[in-house]
Amino acid sequence: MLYFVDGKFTKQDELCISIDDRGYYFGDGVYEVIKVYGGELFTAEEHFNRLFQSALKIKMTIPYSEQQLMDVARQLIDQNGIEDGHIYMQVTRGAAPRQHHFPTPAVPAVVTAYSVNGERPLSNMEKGVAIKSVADIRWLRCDIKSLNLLGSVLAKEEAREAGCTEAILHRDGLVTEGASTNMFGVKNGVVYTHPVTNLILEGITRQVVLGLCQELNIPVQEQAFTLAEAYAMDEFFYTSTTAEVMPVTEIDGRQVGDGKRGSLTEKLQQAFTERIAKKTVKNTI
Ligand code: PSZ
Repeated sequence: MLYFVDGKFTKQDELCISIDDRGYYFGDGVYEVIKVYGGELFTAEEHFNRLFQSALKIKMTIPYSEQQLMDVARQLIDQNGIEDGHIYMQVTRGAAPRQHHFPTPAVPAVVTAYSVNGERPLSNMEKGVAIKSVADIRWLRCDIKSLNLLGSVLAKEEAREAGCTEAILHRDGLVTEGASTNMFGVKNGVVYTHPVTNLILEGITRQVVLGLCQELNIPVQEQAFTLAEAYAMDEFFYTSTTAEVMPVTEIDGRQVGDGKRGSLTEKLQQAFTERIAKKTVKNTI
């Protein structure tokens, strides 16, 4: 497997990262995970746009163009022979002696990227999964896809220890999103999800799914709901780049709806699969 580190493609045993990298000290950087289907990037333009937006929000300059980073991703796919899987790419504020404020003089940002082989989670997509509620103790800029992930790490571990695949995060009982997913409930044919604010990451999969709802004439309310309302939804699902549209059949040990994947959820999964087939040629939604 080839890795991309700071301008060069290298093998794992030859790659070198500075101990002074600010990603290592402070989590001072941003990242993206981009899905690969049939050797092609899915919604790549949206992911690279978000990477540059995240960098802008933390006042960091990426020393490459979106096109150059897209080429890096494509080369990783080709060189490593990735058919289905994903690309991980991160950019940190560079390497400099440890001081909290930005380095002066500025140092170039460090880009690293690698590819991973992975199948779609088809079995869980059919069966559904269980999730656990965890208080959302993250910071107030969850709109930035930052490398600071302790809040998500602790939430995900708590969920795993309870035998769940994901944590459903809430602030004072209002559901925000998952540890690494966006949360959706369906009640009386209407899809509910948290609006785009500083409290959630605007997921690319979320955007694709909301677009599909529009095409399928499924009404959507981008409106926060409570944990109690979540328990009482007819259907529930979460979305992410790797989880796609994942049915939730149990929240905090309570059965959701009839305990099986919901029909509207299944319809969205089918539409999502068709979208993959249509759009894995190069970039846009
Ligand atoms: O492989 C994995 O577990 C992945 S790949 C991407 C994610 C997880 N999560 C992205 C994410 C997130 O970190 C938070 C806090 N909210 C929502 C999402 C979903 O974003 P998209 O749809 O862009 O992947």
